[in-house]
Amino acid sequence: MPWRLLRYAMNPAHPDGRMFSRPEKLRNRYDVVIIGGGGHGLAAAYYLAREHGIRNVCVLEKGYIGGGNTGRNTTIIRSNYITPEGVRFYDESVRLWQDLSEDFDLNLFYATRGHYTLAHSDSAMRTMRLRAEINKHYGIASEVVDREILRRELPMMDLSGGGHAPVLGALYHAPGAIARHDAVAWGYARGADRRGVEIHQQTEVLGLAVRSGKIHAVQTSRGTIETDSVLCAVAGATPRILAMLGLTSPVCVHPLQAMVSEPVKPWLDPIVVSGSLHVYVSQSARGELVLGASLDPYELHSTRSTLDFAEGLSAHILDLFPFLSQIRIVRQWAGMADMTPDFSPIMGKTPIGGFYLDAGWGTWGFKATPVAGKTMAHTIATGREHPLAAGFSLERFRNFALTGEKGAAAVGH
Ligand code: FAD
Ligand code: PYC
Repeated sequence: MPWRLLRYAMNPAHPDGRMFSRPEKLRNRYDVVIIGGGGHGLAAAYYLAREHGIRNVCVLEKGYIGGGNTGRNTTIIRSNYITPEGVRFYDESVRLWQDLSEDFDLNLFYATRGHYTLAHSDSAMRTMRLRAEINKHYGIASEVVDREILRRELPMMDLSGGGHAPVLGALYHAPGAIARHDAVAWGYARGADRRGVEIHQQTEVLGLAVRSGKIHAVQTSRGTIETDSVLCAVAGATPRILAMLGLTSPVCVHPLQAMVSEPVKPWLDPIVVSGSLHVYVSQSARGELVLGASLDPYELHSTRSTLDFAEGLSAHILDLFPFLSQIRIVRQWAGMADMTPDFSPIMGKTPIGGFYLDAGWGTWGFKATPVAGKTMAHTIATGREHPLAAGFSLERFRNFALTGEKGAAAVGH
């Protein structure tokens, strides 16, 4: 019997307090109301309080914090994007990630592993070269590597791609990293809570009231709140919240599934992605293989998983790593990805005064959590769009000024 552990657990003066407090009542009014207790909503609350001194803020979460896509994603962090706007934005996020564990005094298990995007055709090699050049231009460590290098660095990979999808080369991105996703939500929540932000779980937003073109009140499952500023950061629920205001956006919601294997001894340090084979894999600190593929090919507001997905992904992972055939899959799940036509997010002001949007994060928003929180907090606090988010306005769809990132999406579509 581990007596010391038992004594520690039973000690009424248990040294560890709760991660964040649970306020019993909603106030009648807040300066800022944030809808969605995922990484993005919590990060915005944290930076509003920390960098702008705006503390009369509440985060409303219909379930539990991190229970949406934040706790369902495969935690890949990288900045090897293809547009200047994307590269600069995600690069700043990678920079912020480096200090986050220290900022929070909480280990996020941030691990720089390196990231390979495999190319199986001449045209894919061309795209990799383009991305490498754009990345290097902005000081980002990306380079095209050939089969010889891949054979040396990934000796366990079958370069014939199961005989039907030979690997010709890859884009190698040294800063590619993974982290512990739930801890990111807890870290932002604790940091925000300590600065006076209220986090209300089990509190659903049911309606929004507008007066003279400006946001005025938020109706929740626990009563109505008055406010002049609302940030909507609800990922797959974005169309539902926008409908409350009669607003539309080009966001379509598709399920994105993933699964993990039983833990095995460490054998895979980098992250390996093949958009053409619809497979990506990394190995977590616990030894599990974290596996994903492409979006479900139809719009659906659901987090159900399918056998189809597990079978297809298993077949493709065996094309690259045939020795995994005996490994067991232990969990499978899905999130609701809020996809935009150009694979870039929607951030900033909307036609309703005081109503801000942080959406369209689709399959790529986990890595952006710190920079999205910081730039959204700036916009809300100053009333000015942050220069880093200039390419991501809702307006761009009206002006045909898209920020096309499909060529840099890790997930096949
Ligand atoms: P969420 O974490 O979904 O938070 C939104 C919250 O809003 C939810 O908790 C929800 O309950 C709440 N909410 C909704 N409606 C209401 C309401 N009416 N009232 C109150 N609360 C409400 N991105 C990467 O960068 N790298 C990856 O490797 C990666 N892999 C992914 C793998 C999968 C399987 C999935 C599904 C996504 C992946 N993503 C990845 C994308 C990433 O997870 C998301 O873009 C990101 O987590 C979005 O964060 P968020 O805070 O905006 O949304
Ligand atoms: O954006 O790198 C990414 C990613 C990988 C898997 C899902 N999204």
